[in-house]
Order: sequence, then structure tokens, then C-alpha cells
Amino acid sequence: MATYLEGELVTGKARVAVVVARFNEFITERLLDAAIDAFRRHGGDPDAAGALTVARVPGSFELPVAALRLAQTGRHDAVVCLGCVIRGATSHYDFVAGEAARGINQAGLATGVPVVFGVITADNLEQAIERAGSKQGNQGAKAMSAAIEMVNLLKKVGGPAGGASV
Ligand code: INI
Repeated sequence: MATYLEGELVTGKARVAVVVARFNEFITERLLDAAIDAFRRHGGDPDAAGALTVARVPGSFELPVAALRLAQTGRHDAVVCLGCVIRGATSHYDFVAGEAARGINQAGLATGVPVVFGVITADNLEQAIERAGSKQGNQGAKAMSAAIEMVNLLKKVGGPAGGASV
């Protein structure tokens, strides 16, 4: 008999930290609003003590170091990283987007705490807007849902817990 494991989209007592980049804040604040809303819609109370922590960083390049530190505290079951990198707006797009992705992945692997990539990488502002609450949904809501699913999956898997107890 096979064993099938999957995480429910139920916030429960999960404690989630969100790191949000100020760069392109017109977009990233929409991602943050949607992430908090998703936390609530999945049954969480963002105002409960320790349930939701929001940390702001200058740009997407700084997301990994803040995510790593938050994950290392042991006070959060998942960390959601939100940012927006627009190709048209920078010649160092590839460095910022690439290092953000690499560092966010590393922060999760180093700590065992799910660290979710909620960074929009877009060719232009129109594409970014599409992923921040119009045609393509909202990357912030998707990232929060992914975090909650991962918290619940890892709870079922067991083993060494990286985050807070849920
Ligand atoms: N940061 C972003 O989050 N998005 C961008 O599109 C961007 N551009 O265009 O350069 C950006 N740059 C800032 C970068 O993330 C760092 O904050 C900065 O280089 C200081 O380390």
C-alpha cells in the first residue's frame, strides 16, 4: 500500500514570516496584501501573537540573508519572500533575480524551514502587474499558499523540525 503525503491548505497554528522587498513597492505591497489575505483565508489570524511577522528589505537581492536569519531563529515554520525584478528596469536583472532565487533556495536547504520564492521576474511593468493581482493572479497569495502547504506536509513527514512547533 503506497503512502501518499500532502499538506493541507489550512493555516492552523503555523507561524509565518514574510520578507518583502521595497524595490518596486508599487508591486510588492500588492503581493504583501495578498499574502496576508491568503494567510487569513486559509484560517489564520494575522493578529494572533507570533502568527505573522513582516520584515522589509531594500531589494530582492537582500531577501535571502533576511530569510536565512528569520529561518534560523526557530520562531517561524515558513518564510515567504516577496519581491519584483523587472528586466526592462535594470541591466543587472540576471544577477538580482538569479541571486535572489539561489539564496532563497539555500536558506531553505540550510535550515530545513520552507523558504518560498514569491519573487516576480518580469520582462516589463505590464507583466509584473499581471502577476500582482490581475490576469495571472497574485504571486503573493500563491507564495503564502505554498508556504502553508509545505508547513503541513513537513509536519506529516516528521523528522528534524527546522521551525517552530505547530
Ligand atoms: N531590486 C529589486 O527587487 N528589483 C529590481 O528590479 C531591481 N533592479 O532593477 O535593480 C532591484 N535592485 C536592487 C537590489 O535588489 C539591491 O537592493 C541593491 O543592489 C543593493 O544591494
